[in-house]
Amino acid sequence: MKQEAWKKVEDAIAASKETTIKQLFEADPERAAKYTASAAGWTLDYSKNRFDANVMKALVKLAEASNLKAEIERMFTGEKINGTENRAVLHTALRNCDPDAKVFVDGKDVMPDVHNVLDKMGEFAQKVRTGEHRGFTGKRIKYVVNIGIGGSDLGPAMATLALAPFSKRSIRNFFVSNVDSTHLAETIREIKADQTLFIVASKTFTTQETMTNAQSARAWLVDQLKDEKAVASHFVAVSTNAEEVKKFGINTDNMFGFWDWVGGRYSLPSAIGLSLMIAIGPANFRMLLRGYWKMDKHFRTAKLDRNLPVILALLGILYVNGYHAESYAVLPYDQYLCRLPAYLQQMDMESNGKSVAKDGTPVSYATGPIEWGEPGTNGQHSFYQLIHQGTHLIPCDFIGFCKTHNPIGDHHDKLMANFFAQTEALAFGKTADQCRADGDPEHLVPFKTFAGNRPTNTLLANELTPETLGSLIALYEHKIFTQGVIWNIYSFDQWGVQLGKVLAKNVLKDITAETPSLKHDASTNALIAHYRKVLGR
Ligand code: G6Q
Repeated sequence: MKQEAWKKVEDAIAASKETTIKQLFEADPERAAKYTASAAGWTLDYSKNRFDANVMKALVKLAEASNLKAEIERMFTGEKINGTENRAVLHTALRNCDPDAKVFVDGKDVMPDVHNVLDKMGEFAQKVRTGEHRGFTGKRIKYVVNIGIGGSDLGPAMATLALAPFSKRSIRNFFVSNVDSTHLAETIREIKADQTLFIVASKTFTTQETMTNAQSARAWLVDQLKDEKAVASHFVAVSTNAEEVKKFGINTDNMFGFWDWVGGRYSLPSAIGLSLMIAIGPANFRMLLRGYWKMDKHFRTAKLDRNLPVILALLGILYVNGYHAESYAVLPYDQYLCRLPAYLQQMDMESNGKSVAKDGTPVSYATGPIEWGEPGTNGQHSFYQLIHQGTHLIPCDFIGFCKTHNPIGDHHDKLMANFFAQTEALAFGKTADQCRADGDPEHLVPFKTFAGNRPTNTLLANELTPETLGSLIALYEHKIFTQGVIWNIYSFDQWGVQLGKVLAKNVLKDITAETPSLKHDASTNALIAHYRKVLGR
């Protein structure tokens, strides 16, 4: 992080630290209007935060000092900004809706390949949706099971739930990710082999969990349909690894490709979105891409102090580095977005959960925060207590929509009343005098007082649609990118995930071997020995 620019932020924070959000509003009747900005179908009200004009100015200067504008261009133009893997980072090319766009990687324009895969996905999705693509025995596909994990699961799983109102309800979608056999077994109980399409989604096609689930699903299907040849009609692959796809027995005509410049957690708009496209149809999938693209263009061109992803990023840095907040909550007030917090958790924590700067030296400041959340209003009856009155500072993003897809009675007004009321209470609290005026007995006043001054962002769109979902995802992607630039860390590798993949393989040998070598630490050796003993090995 640029220390000189950060020092100025610290000075500005120190000068304004004692001023509460309430006082900031009292001092400036224009505050709400001043700190509300819109882009790509979303309005962000960030006025209920702990900053004054000087803090914001210093934060924007920090972004400038970090060469943010130049770094954004480097990403969009295909420079190899993923330094430890020597890769370009071009998820923005996947949703570039400009028909004349050219984006080069190693001198090659990647856009024709992007369009070809999208067209191929569209044709196939239509065939499944219309019944032209049938199962081995001639039946229509009624169940689509995506087998993948991490970036090859969370995006399509989240978005398929989010966009259920746009989906073909006669096809049911399932997502199997966990290597725990229960996940596959419970899915199999819900489906019929002759009406099921399995999509094996794996960038590498070597991930242990996914390949184990895929092999077991394949064995089940062959057992059910009594013919190896059935695999061709019931399995397709989404991968960058044609060799391994072939080895698995999937015809590479039924493989949908993507490229090493698409990171797993950024891959929803690639072929990894095939299960989603089958659910909502190619036209809606294109609208999702359009939403992403609108936010991409905003991020690339808007001034930093009016730039939604940049504002969210700077406020995040204010709390992580200025106020030492360790986490933040994402609180979607829409049941369809119930998996959004989990999806963003991977995006944020896998990207910015790093402690080494780009030059390989340890960072001397905090980086990626812990992200968590649940849909409102459920969270209100659970962890909001701590956010309101606990000792931890938890900045929150409230996400809501003016219209519902399911207008029943006054549900939506009540939902939104909670949505607005919570940010109001968090910011402005309740004083001891207000408690007394409400008739609270004196001995309860300390307990019923709310200090307020709890920061929130409010993100509001008219309606949850493929387009607003796309722009919302891009908003967070670019927020995380911006923070990575300012923290000077590599946001697009994930060595911690790779470590897990290797470690489990070593332990598996010891669990299954006739004579285990047990060369681990004493605790791990004992645990493995205990497990073997229970299983009689
Ligand atoms: C995402 C990560 C990770 C990855 C999974 C699955 O950015 O790299 O979550 O998506 O490990 O990997 P495969 O797609 O290769 O199976």
